[in-house]
Amino acid sequence: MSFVQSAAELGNQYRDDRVLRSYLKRTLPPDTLAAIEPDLDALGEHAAVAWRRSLQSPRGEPSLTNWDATGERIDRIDLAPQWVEAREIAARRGLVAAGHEATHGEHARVHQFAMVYLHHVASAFFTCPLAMTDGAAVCLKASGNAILIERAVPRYLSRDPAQFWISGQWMTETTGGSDVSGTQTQARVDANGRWRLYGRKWFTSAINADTALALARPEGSPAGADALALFYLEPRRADGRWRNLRVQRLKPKLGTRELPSAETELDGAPAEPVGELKHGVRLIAPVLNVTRAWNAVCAIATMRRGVALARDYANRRVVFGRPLAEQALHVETLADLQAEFEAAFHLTFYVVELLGRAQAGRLDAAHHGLLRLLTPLVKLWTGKLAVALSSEVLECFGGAGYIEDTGLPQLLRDAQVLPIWEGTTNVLSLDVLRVLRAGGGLTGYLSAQRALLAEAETADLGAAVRTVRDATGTLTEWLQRAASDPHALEAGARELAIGLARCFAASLTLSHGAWSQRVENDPRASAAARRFAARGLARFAVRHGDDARMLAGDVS
Ligand code: MFK
Repeated sequence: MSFVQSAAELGNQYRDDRVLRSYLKRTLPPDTLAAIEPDLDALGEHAAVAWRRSLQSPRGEPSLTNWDATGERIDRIDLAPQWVEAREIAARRGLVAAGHEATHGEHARVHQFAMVYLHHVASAFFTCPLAMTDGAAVCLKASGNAILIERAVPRYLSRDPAQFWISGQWMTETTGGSDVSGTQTQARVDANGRWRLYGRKWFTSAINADTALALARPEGSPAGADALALFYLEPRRADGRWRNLRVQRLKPKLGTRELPSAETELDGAPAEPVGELKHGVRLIAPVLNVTRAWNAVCAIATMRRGVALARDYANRRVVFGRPLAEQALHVETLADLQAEFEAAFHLTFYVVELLGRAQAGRLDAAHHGLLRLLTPLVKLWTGKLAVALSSEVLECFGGAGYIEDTGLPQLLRDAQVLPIWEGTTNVLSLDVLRVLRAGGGLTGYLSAQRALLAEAETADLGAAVRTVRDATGTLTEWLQRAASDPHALEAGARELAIGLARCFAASLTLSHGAWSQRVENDPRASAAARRFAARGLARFAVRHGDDARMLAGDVS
């Protein structure tokens, strides 16, 4: 019989994760860490079991049945079996609730997102509706709408699967996902004084959600985004039938295939205004910011999974007479993956910390500005990085990485959604400009960075600290020069954003590396920080006149 290569294996994903464990040890009081560890250990074990299971049976997909045998329109969604289990786990483990509970004070978000990080890949993308549910809870709480808060928020935050509700977020229409100003869905008042929505929502993720938040234009309102209002819907009756809406089809997506994303026609669906009958974008902004934080956590979870598999495989796979793990070039590749992941991890969890402190009322104005700036930065950078790293991980397996039943292609397919939904890289780069123009963010960014780098300077990291300072200087000088030229500012917005994200991530990783060396006597975090800084932090392409316009429109 010919040689059979053993497959990569995963151990308990909490116990095996040096980066997460070291971060939690530095960040949490010992009694908080001891209290949450059973959750993390259980989800770390579930991650390993779910991975083995997924290799034995293919992950299912939802299906839509529009008509029953008698000719009645029913639009029945049959969910992938993993989704039924995922809902139960989400409620019981409190994957939304933990972020809102007072038990761990300002550390509530760290507890929640450590669980989400461990669970994401095993969840069959149930993290998508959980993100939106978390966003809806934050949004309704902020709206002050007492009736909706009382009705929905306890359900969103329930740990009882029978009580737990998930929420969708319906913004995207055929006129645009990034630019919602062309929203065509209309809100009209019926004869009984009830608001009803009419229109076509082009991308309703988690169509099985119990509630949804939707933008619509109240009848008689002017054009433009500012006139949109935010509405709350419960799309189904208690018996499961749809309330005046039709599910036209499920989206045939590149990845996230367990997740039922639909095209939906609203034909008088009853809805409640969340707040005033305008400024809907402003009202839904908390949802966008919370789901963007989730997106980043899901991105680092994807990276960590890929790195864990590639590392295990490198020890098993022998080529040219030696395991891959002993071959200099492969070792360099694995080290690059680890360094990039580690920096992305620290930036993401720093945003999570700020979110928790903001929620606990323990954030000053400068840090509020910093949170607003870092949210689009972390989402846009980690989303892109998750795709690049997943692609590299597949390559670490050679031809096997391209084969479906290794489970690896799904990592890459699923990663590709991360830079797209919840705002593409370019839309988020423009959001960064929106924050900088409003005058917030940069002051907090620079002063927080100064403190982090000062901590790092005490260890053997001086050269890397100088690299970060120089790169940050390049970015701020560019920003000053471009400030008076709106075209130049927009053209360089992505490079600026990625540079700002990398420089802050490097500062956090250096600071953590110095701590880990001092307290844990572990040199690995410092090594990751040094390597990450050396890989390049800020880069601006030199732009010549009209080259971009000429090349983008090249038709020969
Ligand atoms: C792995 C799990 C991931 C979970 C997945 C969930 C799946 C959901 C599937 C989807 O639906 S994906 C599509 C989601 N859509 C987006 O993310 C929208 C992307 N587009 C944007 O983010 C645009 O920037 C935006 C629609 C917000 C632009 O809207 P406008 O109205 O043209 O912008 P404008 O006029 O600058 O801003 C209006 C107000 O909102 C301003 O406040 P004021 O009225 O007080 O001046 C802005 O400051 C405010 N604003 C905008 N973005 C904000 C924000 N405030 C806080 N945070 C933000 N991010």
